[in-house]
Amino acid sequence: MNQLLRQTFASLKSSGRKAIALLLDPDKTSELEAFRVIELAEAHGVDFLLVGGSLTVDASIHTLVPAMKSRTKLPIILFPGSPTQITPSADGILFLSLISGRNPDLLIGRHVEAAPLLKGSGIEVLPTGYMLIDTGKPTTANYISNTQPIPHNKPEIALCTAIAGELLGLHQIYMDGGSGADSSISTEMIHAVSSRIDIPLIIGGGIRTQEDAMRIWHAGADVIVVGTALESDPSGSFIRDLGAAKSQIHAQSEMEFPQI
Ligand code: 1GP
Repeated sequence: MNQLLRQTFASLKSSGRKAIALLLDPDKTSELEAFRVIELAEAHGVDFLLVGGSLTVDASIHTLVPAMKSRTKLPIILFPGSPTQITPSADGILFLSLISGRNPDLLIGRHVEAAPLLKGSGIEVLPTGYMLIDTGKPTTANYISNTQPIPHNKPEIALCTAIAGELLGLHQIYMDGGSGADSSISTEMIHAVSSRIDIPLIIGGGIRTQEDAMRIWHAGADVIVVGTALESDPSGSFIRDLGAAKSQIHAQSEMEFPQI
């Protein structure tokens, strides 16, 4: 079984290096738009391209992913809201268990449906503990998943949930304020979780500025996910800023901990 992406994610946690993932919603992204994002992503040190969403209206993911694949060597990882979003040319899939919720369908049900499609497909499966965090307003993910998010001011609930995910054998934790969240997840919650788990931590939802990205990385996130902000970034300046912020963090840590 191919484990390239698993190793890449694990090495982020062990090395302290930071990563950027851009999330493309297949309903809102034309092939031309995806090619534009790919060009910027390659130029500015983006690490992963995620494709998917909690609700997709048409089947465009099945044409978008192969088109993207023909244009880039960057890993394309599915972030599926349902097994209907599984498409064979992707490199990997976040195999999400919604551990912040108590909806059995999203803890194991959909996985059973997806299993025969994934086994032997060549898509690398990344078992991921997915945690929705309340950041102030209802999101599509909360509504569609029919679950309650973890309250934003309860880092201890997030921590215990993430540790449970780790002990269950999940390979990474993804805490998500939801697409288009008004604000991103608090420093306190990110730090509480990242400092007590040994698996990589992905943070997404409402990241719109370079300062926010820096704050989230400094709090202990290994990967940040940015989606909605790309829609209002026609010049690509935000992707450039993210790349610059990542380089700055890496340069700082090399000064503090020089490689011998
Ligand atoms: C949503 O974490 C992702 O699931 C990205 O969120 O669209 O708010 O960047 P945004």
